[in-house]
Amino acid sequence: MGSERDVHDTEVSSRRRFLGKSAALGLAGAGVLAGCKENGAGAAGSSSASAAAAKSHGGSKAHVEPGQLDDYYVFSSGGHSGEARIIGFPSGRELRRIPVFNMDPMVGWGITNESKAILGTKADGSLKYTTGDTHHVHGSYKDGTYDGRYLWVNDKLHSRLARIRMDTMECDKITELPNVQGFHGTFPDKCDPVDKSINHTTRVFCGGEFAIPFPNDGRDLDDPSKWGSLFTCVDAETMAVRWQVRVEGNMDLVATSYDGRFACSNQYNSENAPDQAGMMAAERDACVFFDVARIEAMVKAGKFTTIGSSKVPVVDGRKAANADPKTAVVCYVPVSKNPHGVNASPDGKYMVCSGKLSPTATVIEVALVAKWFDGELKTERDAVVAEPEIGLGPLHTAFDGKGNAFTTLFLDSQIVKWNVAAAIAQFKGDKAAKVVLDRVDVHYQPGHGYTSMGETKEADGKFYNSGNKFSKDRFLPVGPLHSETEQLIDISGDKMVIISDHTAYPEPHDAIIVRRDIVKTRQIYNLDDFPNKVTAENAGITRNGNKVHVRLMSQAPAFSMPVIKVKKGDEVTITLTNHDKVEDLTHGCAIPTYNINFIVNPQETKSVTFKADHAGAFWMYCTHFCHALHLEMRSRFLVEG
Ligand code: K7E
Ligand code: CUA
Ligand code: CA
Repeated sequence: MGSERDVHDTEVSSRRRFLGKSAALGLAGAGVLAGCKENGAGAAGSSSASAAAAKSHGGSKAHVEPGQLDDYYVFSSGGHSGEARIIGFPSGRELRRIPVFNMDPMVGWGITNESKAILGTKADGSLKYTTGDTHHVHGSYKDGTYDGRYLWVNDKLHSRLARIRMDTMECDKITELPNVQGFHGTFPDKCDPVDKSINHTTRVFCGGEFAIPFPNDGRDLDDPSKWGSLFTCVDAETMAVRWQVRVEGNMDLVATSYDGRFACSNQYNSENAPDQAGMMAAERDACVFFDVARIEAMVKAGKFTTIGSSKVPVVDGRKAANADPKTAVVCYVPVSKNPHGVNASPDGKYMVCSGKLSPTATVIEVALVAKWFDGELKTERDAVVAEPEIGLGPLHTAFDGKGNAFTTLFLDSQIVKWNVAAAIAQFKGDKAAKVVLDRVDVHYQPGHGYTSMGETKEADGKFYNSGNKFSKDRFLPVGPLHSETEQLIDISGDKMVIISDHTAYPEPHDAIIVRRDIVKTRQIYNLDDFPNKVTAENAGITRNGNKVHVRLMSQAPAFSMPVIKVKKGDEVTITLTNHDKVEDLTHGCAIPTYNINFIVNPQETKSVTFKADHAGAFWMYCTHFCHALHLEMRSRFLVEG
């Protein structure tokens, strides 16, 4: 085994040398940042290395027998598909997609009145936005672990935060953040900073990546020095924006401390530059810590401004206003150049920022940051307790709950396993400390990696998933657009072992792996959940001028009305309640040439409104296979000329 590993290590180090040279020639070169070309060699090396390593791994299996259930749910973002997804682990089977910022005719998201009300409409009733870009999904907490109530997911494109109810796995609220562009990282809090009896999520924090004019109404277009970014806090229950903090530079990803005191975010553009060269000018950027209680005290005391027409209080978190630690609301801890990712260790002690342009990870001790705010730490940098060299292009870090960290190396196409305590010892001067424990090649260029329950104090150290950005030769070719690879890694033993690949539709970023006993979903809805429900008492057609309301029921295999007649020019609302009570018995409702297409689940009510602007006979039919007479489940929708 040793010799195979040696061969592998030689390949890795020659690749590193190649990249090192390129880096010296100019890091901004697209070749380096877009992923290295030598992965073919790395892949060949890894298969033998993995086979050898298999002897010493913990033995977790990816195979799930037919008819058997997975042990974990994975809740994943869908990138610029605008959706969120549910996957079963360890099988990698995709269980469901959750439309959020996109439109989805399968469920009728963006088509029904109810979903349009959540998505937001313009004055004419059409959707304000039909696209989105989801990156990060995180769950609500209680006692430092998931409580199975909510998921939150960001929209980087239109700066929106969405909430998903975990009992129905549907989006129930969306909030657009004022004066923010490029809302990237998000994370719920785990505890109240003041009242420790509130030991569950009540706030969600949102990073703002792109600087914009304040307000962004056409002013200051040629003077980016006046632009800025905001860090935002949203109320977890009402989804209203509570407050914002004006920051130095930009806010990228977000993490929260287990004690509720801090939210933090990595900043890669401390230079506040509008161009790429400028964003890479400084040797160090920062991991920014927000003292939540102090910010809220300032808001309460009226020490804030507002921007444009937004009424949200904005507190000044820039350096000049936060020079005295004892009154500061923000602490900028210097970390290596252009960091990416910030992740909280499950023991609650550390935040780890990845170097991205630096081959290091920076470990910050949360208690030392608290000391800085108390005026007892000399400099912000003194909160850094380790900065090990781990490999090229580190992006995101996950944890096994046993003191080890796993970081994605985008440029090396590897996952590196390193020990946090050893890194701290090394930083203190222990030359014998063995920091890096293992490396495994992944295929290819990983972005996020995440562990089973790894974002909670119940991190179980069983599985790690590598979300790779390029699949190249891993799957059957399907045209110029490739599938992406997700690789499941057994991390239960000393050596990491890749145990399966699965595909992903582009492009997931972050995800969480949640134990299945935490998730409790409903099997059918309750008729009374819907104030507009249709029952035998109110079913039928009512007319008010040219407004026609069709109240319809479905029960396999028929709609309650075989014929629906309206007049050309009418504004038609169809409200449909599914009276089937059987689990999984969903019906669809589609009307040709009218662009109507949605489903109703058991005991659910949905509605659509549209103008009957062309005459004719149209078969309103059921789209969702429900019964032996599913094809016969159709009614005549007649529009008189
Ligand atoms: Cu690294 Cu948007 Cu989390 Cu993608 S971000 S990978
Ligand atoms: Cu009802 Cu198909
Ligand atoms: Ca920078």
